[in-house]
Amino acid sequence: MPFTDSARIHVEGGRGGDGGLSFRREARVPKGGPDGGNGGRGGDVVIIADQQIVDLSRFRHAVHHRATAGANGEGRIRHGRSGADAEVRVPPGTRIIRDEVVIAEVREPGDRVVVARGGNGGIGNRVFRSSTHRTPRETVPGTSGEGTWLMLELRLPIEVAIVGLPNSGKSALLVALTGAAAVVAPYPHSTREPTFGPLVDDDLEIHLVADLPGVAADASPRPEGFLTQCERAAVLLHCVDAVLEAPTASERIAAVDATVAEYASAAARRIVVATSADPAQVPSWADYAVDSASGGGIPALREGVLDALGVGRQ
Ligand SMILES: Nc1nc2c(ncn2[C@@H]2O[C@H](COP(=O)(O)OP(=O)(O)OP(=O)(O)O)[C@@H](O)[C@H]2O)c(=O)[nH]1
Ligand SMILES: [Mg+2]
Repeated sequence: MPFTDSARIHVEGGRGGDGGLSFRREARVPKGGPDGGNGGRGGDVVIIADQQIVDLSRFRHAVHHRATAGANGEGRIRHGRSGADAEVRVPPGTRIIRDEVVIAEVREPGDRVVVARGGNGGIGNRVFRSSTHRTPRETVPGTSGEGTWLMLELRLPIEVAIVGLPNSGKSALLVALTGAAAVVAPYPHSTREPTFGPLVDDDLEIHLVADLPGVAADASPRPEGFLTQCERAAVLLHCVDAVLEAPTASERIAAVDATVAEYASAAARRIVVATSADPAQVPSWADYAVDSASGGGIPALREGVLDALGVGRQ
């Protein structure tokens, strides 16, 4: 299934169980006292960050999430059992939005948020007994669980985002820099969804690098683009094909920058990489020059990226 970074789901807490209506029955006691137990609470719907889950595609077909109802109270003061919670597992980095307001975010694996509370359990007739009211027939029913529509939006913990025009060498750079298995092809829009690779620093810490498709040839974002994912990146690697002559590199850079600026953090470090270039000759408009096919210039770029991330290298 294609990579999916947003989803709309409906969540509903379980109904509370009803209070029981019952009277004790015993031999030789014609009218025993009231003994209806209370209803159990309905279960909650809980959103949990789970590292095993990579995107939100599972929610295309799993829209409704409902917790179990509480059980009704019964005779002999048996209280109803509480309903089980419904656990909705999402990738770490998922934002939860209700009515266009971000109400929570689960960032770290194991983070959990209750998004729909179960209803309260009802009250059994035993509670209503008193010296003047020996055969109460009153009970209180359980209440409904909360129900609501939510938007889920995944923001991947990308540290380095590779951006640029179609066919500018983004995927080839991802492969050269991280060894990821990405599709590299001599035509535009060969990459249709974000592709990831690990950049390992000298302390063996992994930094997530993503090749983000989504800028059209005129540098406007494509509607199905994933540029929103560059929001968390600390470093933007802007690929510019050094072989292409027109439009000029500066024109192409300005066009992509204008588009990316709508999505990226203002604090992100921007590094312009001339691709298909001679690593020994960094053009005036670029910070680095690489030939991803031969690996030329890649070690220097790797150091520059690790420096920009402020992480360990000897
Ligand atoms: N020799 C050489 N070829 C490169 C380099 N970078 C990219 N190419 C070639 O240029 C073509 C496009 O590269 P891709 O990495 O697929 O470009 P892209 O930006 O990912 O393209 P889309 O995913 O379609 O937007 C491929 O044929 C690559 O082999 C490079 O540094 N050196
Ligand atoms: Mg590509």
